[in-house]
Order: sequence, then structure tokens, then C-alpha cells
Amino acid sequence: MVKCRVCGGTLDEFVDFGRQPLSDAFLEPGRVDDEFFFRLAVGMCASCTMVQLVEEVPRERMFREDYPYVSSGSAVMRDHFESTARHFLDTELAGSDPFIVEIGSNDGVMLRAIQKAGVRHLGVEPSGRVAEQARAQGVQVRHDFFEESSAAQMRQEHGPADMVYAANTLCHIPYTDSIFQGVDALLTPGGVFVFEDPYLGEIIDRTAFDQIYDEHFYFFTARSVQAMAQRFGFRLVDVQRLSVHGGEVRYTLARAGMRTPTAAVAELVAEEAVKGLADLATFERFALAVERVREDLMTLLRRLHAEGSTVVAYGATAKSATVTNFCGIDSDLVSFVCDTTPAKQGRLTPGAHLPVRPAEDFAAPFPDYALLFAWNHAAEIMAKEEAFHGAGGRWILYTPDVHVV
Ligand code: DWN
Ligand code: SAH
Ligand code: ZN
Repeated sequence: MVKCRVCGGTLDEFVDFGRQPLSDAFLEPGRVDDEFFFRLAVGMCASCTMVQLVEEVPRERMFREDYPYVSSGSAVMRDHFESTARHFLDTELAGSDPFIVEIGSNDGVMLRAIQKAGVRHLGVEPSGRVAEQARAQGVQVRHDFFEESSAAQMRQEHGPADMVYAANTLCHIPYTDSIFQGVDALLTPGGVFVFEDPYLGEIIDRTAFDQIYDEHFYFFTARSVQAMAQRFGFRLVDVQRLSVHGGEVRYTLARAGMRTPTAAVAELVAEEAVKGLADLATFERFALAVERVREDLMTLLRRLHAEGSTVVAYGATAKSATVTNFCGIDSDLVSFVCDTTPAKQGRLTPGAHLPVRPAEDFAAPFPDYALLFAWNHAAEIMAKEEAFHGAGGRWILYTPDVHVV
């Protein structure tokens, strides 16, 4: 019986993607035989309603020296984090000599604006190369995993923090007890813990099954975050929906009794009850919708292949590991994936072994069809690649269903 990583309750499994590789382990062409695989399946806790993976991948396998994802690769994300930093500077960090700690600061996409404002900050980032990229821009980074012990040291070295922030990172960390103990050790009495992650409500609405991969351990709702916060002496005091990465929610937590929750919290919790975001039946319907997408996508790709159309993929996302390996997409159906990330180029995608090529190869010449793995950046990419569409090229999307535009 698999137990909930937050509360120890029993997990009800509702979808199984089978054997999957590490989503961000892009392979050197000569080294394809020592890949790590695990069983990717998701369940909901019958007690606290937290939706989570049933199998945990050791963190050191994922967040290594050569972790390839760089947050600054999207202009929309750069803007998002710059305005996030400005918002924090105007609110939580407006007092005297404020201090912010960011968990999973990556290449410093958010903290560099904090640094430019001359505000005390510390990023905590276990992946060496991106941590170094942040430092090269003047951002203070502790090359480490955030957890209880590292947080206690940070408190000793730097004093209390007015806020702890994590974007697209808290959902990556199974060990919530250690995280909350660390946050508790670091925060001032009136401080806040703010984190933003893909929202389960959006994943269900969009049948965005590719948000499910090794690194995404939790799929939050306001209700499950509320229960988790309460367990560790915190309260959910605000929620804000964000449009980035296919739909996220930013959660604000404060110590019990320190802040009055906004109306938005109760509204979102009520909306979730109506949508059935704690009902197993909702997730069983999701699992059926996922099957449908797989069938439709493979039918389309096989037809295009039979017709002699050229198909390449756009964006070697972590998400796409689930799509390629669950659906069975190989390099006969999709000849390569183009991507702007130097660390991914010249490598093969995990499991499916599609070659990754530089973004410039997309236009040399344009394919007939482009499978948009980075669908969460659709507006940015489609605007950038207008010439592709203008030349008759068509985008293939698979969320919420398979369609061509
Ligand atoms: O949660 C996570 C998010 C924040 O980032 C991590 N676990 C891992 C990663 O997930 P992902 O790889 O699915 O994220 P993205 O942002 O959807 O990845 C986009 C990919 O597409 C990157 O490799 C960069 C690339 N790209 C591109 O080639 N041209 C992106 C844009 C915007 C472009 O124009
Ligand atoms: N905040 C960035 C990066 C998200 S990717 C953004 O929103 O774009 C997730 C990041 O979390 C990776 O850089 C990974 O190395 C980091 N990470 C994973 N576990 C962590 C932990 N325990 N403490 C701090 N960072 C962690
Ligand atoms: Zn639970």
C-alpha cells in the first residue's frame, strides 16, 4: 500500500504511464544503454486529497550538476519573473533591510531583479550549472538542496527572512515535512511562504497529462495546500491564478493567526468542490481522456508519416518525455526536436531517443508539421515562427485534445 508523502494516508492510484525515464536526462548519442527508468503513476490521498506520484525518484538523479533546464529561455517567463520581483519589492519586501530566500532559483531569472534593487537575497539551488549562471550575474546562491538542515544554517548565517519563495519547485519536492520545518526556521514571525506551481484544475481541464513526469511529484489544489499548510502550523491566506506554464496558482502561506485569509481562498476551494477536484471519479475520467489523446495523436502521426509529410517537434521539454514514451513516438514519426537550450542540443531525448537540434534547424527547411511540445509557450513561439505558418506549415497540439492549427 502506497502512503501519502504529506500525511501518511492511503493513496488511490488513478493513472499509470508505465516505465518512464528521467525527463531531463538528455543523452549523449553514444550512451543510450544506461538510462534510469521508474514507474510513473499518480494517485490521490484518501485523507488529505493531495494528488502525487506513487514512486519517488532520488533527488540527486534529477537535480545534478548538468541539469539542463534554464528558466530564462522564454521571454514571457523572463517578464513574468521580473514583474513578480517588482511586486515583492513593493509588498513583502518594502520594510527596512528586507531579506528573501528563493528555493530553486535556477539561473537567477527572478532574483537578478531583486539583486539589482540592492535587496538582500539568497537563492538555494542544487543544480550546479544553473546556480553558476545565476552567480555570474551577481545573484547570491547557496549550491544546495533546501531542507531543514540547510535552512537552519541559512538562518544562522543570514538571520530571518521576510519571505521564502519557490516557483515551479515546491511541487518537485516530496519531503514536505523537512521543507516546512526549514521554512519555519527561516521566516520572521510575520513572514510569508509563497509558491507557484501548475494547478491541478488546469491539468484536468486541459488533459495536460504531460505535466506528469519524474520532477513533478505533487499536483496542488487550494484544498490540498490548505490541508498541508495546516499540518505544519501554517495557513493558506491567499491564492492567485497565473497564466504561465499552462495555468498555475500562486499560494501565500502565513503562520497560523498572523493574517486573515482573502476571499479568493474560500472562492477557489468552493470552485474546486464543484469541479470535483477531490473526487476519484474526476481523475478516472481524466485517465480515459489521456488514452483518447494518445490514440488520436498516434493515428495522426502515423497518417502523416504514411502520406510522406515531414514532422518535427518544437521544444525539448521535460513534459515531452511523458508524451513520447507513453504514446510511443519514435524518430520515424518525428524526425527531430528543435530547442534553443545549448545543453540539450546534439543529445537524444530520454527514452524515445529523438535527436535534439538547434532552433535554427527548424527553418532549414521548414517541415510540413510541427508538434508543439512547448505548448505552454504557444503564443510566444507561434509569434516567433510566423514565417512557418505563413509558408503553409501547421502546428500539431495535443491539449486539451489533438488538433492542427
Ligand atoms: O517545472 C519545470 C519547468 C519550470 O521547467 C521543470 N521541472 C522543468 C521544466 O519543464 P519543461 O522542460 O517542460 O519547461 P518548458 O518551459 O515548457 O520548456 C520549454 C523548452 O522549449 C525549453 O527547452 C526551451 C525551449 N524553447 C525553445 O526552444 N524556443 C522555449 C521557447 C519559449 C522557444 O521559443
Ligand atoms: N524557479 C525556476 C526553476 C524551476 S525548475 C522557474 O520557475 O523557472 C526546478 C528547480 O528546482 C531546479 O532548478 C532544481 O534544481 C531545483 N530544486 C529541486 N529540488 C530542490 C530543493 N530541495 N531545494 C532547492 N531547489 C531545488
Ligand atoms: Zn495525505
